[in-house]
Amino acid sequence: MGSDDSLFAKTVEELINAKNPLILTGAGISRESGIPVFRGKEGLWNSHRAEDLATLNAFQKNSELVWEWYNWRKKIVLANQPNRAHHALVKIQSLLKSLPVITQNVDGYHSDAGTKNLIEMHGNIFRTKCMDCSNVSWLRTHESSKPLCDKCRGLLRPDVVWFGEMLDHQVMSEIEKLMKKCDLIVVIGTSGVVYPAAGFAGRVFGKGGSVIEINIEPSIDYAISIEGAAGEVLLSLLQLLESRLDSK
Ligand code: BV8
Ligand code: ZN
Repeated sequence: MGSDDSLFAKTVEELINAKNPLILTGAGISRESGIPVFRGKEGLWNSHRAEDLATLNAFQKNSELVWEWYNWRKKIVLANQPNRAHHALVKIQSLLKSLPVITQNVDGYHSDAGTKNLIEMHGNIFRTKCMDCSNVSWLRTHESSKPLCDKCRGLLRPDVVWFGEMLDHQVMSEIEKLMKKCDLIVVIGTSGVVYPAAGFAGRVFGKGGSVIEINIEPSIDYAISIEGAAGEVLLSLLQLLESRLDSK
């Protein structure tokens, strides 16, 4: 068994034996769908800085620019679809008693792929919130640059969590409940830069839980690191898990 095989076998054992495993995903899991990631070489934000666009202050200063950026991203998401990583994760979920998924992504691909027990902690790029009456609605199109509220004609914003904004308290309490009992977190395709998500692995490790990282450039030094693309790795883990559970 090569080192990779034993790493995969170990990961499958951890998934089977964990009482409360948890998945955290970032932009890397959507990379194979053609959605640009945020940081790194071809990072989404190289041409723009996150602080220029993903903040309330930026939106209040120039809502056209921020909507232009989100519409550009919505167009890419609408032109593509969930990839084999999202689908493999749904199948892995169905083989285990419970496997909640927390995603930082706002593309909605996990829910499109049929992921159960999903928390979109940073919101969803297709949901909007009214700046005046806070009415939340869905906007699957990407053309109108400054969408207005059906109810009060107020300006709509993307219903996502911007830098400097608190996460939705309902979302945070759901996450806290999961984190309290989590004994295994599998971190897939995130650079671990953005908090509070970036702190989850350390919290699980700190209370004696296991951390597995799946990334083309792993960066969590105390994790069991599987270096590779999410799609490839998750498909291999799925196959191994299926044969392991068949033999059980
Ligand atoms: C908050 C939504 C309370 C919008 C986003 C400490 C504690 C608390 C807060 C902070 C703190 N320190 C700093 C802060 C403030 C800030 C923060 O974390 N700043 C960072 C930059 C230091 N956090 C906040 O403001 C948060 N709010 O904590 O509220 C508070 C409030 C005020 C003051 C203090 C506390 C809110 C953060 C949410 C921001 N919103 N997105 C939108 O998407 O437009 S963040 C944005 O980054 C996306 O959601 C994205 O998901 C997220 C993380 O990026 P990644 O997913 O990791 O993507 P990235 O490109 O970075 O990495 C891709 C990875 O994939 C790489 O590792 C790559 O190697 C890998 N990869 C590539 N291809 C593949 C692959 N892996 C596998 N397979 C492949 N094929
Ligand atoms: Zn309104």
